[in-house]
Amino acid sequence: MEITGIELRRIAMPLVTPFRTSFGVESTRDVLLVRVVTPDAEGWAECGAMSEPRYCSQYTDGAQDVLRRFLIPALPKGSVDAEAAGRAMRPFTGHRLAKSVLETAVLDAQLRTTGESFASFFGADKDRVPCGVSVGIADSVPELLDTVAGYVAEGYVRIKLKIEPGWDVEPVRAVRERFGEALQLQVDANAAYTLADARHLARLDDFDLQLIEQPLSHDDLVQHAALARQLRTPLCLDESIESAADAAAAIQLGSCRVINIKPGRVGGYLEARRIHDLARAHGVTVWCGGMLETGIGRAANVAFAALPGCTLPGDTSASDRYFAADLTEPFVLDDGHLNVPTGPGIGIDPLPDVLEAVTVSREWMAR
Ligand code: OSB
Ligand code: MG
Repeated sequence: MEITGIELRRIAMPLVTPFRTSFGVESTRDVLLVRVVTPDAEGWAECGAMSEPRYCSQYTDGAQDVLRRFLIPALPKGSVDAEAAGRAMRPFTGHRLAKSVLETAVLDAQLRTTGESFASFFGADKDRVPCGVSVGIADSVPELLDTVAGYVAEGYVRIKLKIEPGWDVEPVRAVRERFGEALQLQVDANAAYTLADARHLARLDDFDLQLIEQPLSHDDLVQHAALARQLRTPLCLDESIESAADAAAAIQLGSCRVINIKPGRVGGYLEARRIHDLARAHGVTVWCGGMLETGIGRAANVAFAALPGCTLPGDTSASDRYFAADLTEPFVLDDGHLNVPTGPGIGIDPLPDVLEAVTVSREWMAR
């Protein structure tokens, strides 16, 4: 497959409600899209980076810069596929969200050319996936209970509460008491605690949580292993796992029993699938996370969530949890599930009118 040019397009997508985590508040999703053009097909992908380097060290302007200066120029001339694109970017360190969006757009173009869906290419074994929802930090417990009640009524099969010091045991207790023991409930701290908080975090053991996601810093694999020994609730890592090598280290150290796989965070779907396979071989549970994606990023994640090792519901929520008008035909929850796209590549396209309306800038790089 020959690439004739690549477009970098920035869009601004207002969120239906601001999303508050321990690292900040997001009101508008500042998204970088990549479109890979070939004679036979166009491939689309969405970068997970956010405006500011808070969730991780990457940010949208930085991702666009490294793509423009280094990653796109490094692609081999002549025939390219996703594997070759990934290999060509390997000499550059870090910048996995940027590498992922380019590799994924190449993969989309490649699979649209051959007519295969992402789900089939990954080896998915489901045609619909159960969905959870990630619930931001609220101003008060009553407000949180209203929000969670709305999501439960919509059919979400699992609730994830964002927590931070000062917003943890009480909101978790309130949600567990109000919605009962049957609710699948988990929490995500986005690295807001230290090992000195171990005894406090152990209080969460009372609430039968499915897992505690990323309580400690991204580079605290050893500390997570120490914390895991002091808790009954399984630990899940998100920010700490940037590669299959990280996953192998975490598993060997006993830092986690669960991994939230965000294909963008680990540099793309090919590496994500290696982590899935490795974890599965070691009896470690995985599930597909999210980064407040539009329909373009969501489509690929929903396909990944359909892999056999993804045995917990993902943060793959319906379009209306994020946006009043999604960039694609909306993903709609049906009995707590989303259908896995079946068309070639990611199986969905941006809606031209919406795309134009939300576009902030575009940059064309001819090859
Ligand atoms: O930590 O999982 C996270 C969103 C942005 C950045 C980090 C995280 C999240 C979420 C929401 O929890 C996941 C989603 O609904 O896309
Ligand atoms: Mg997380």
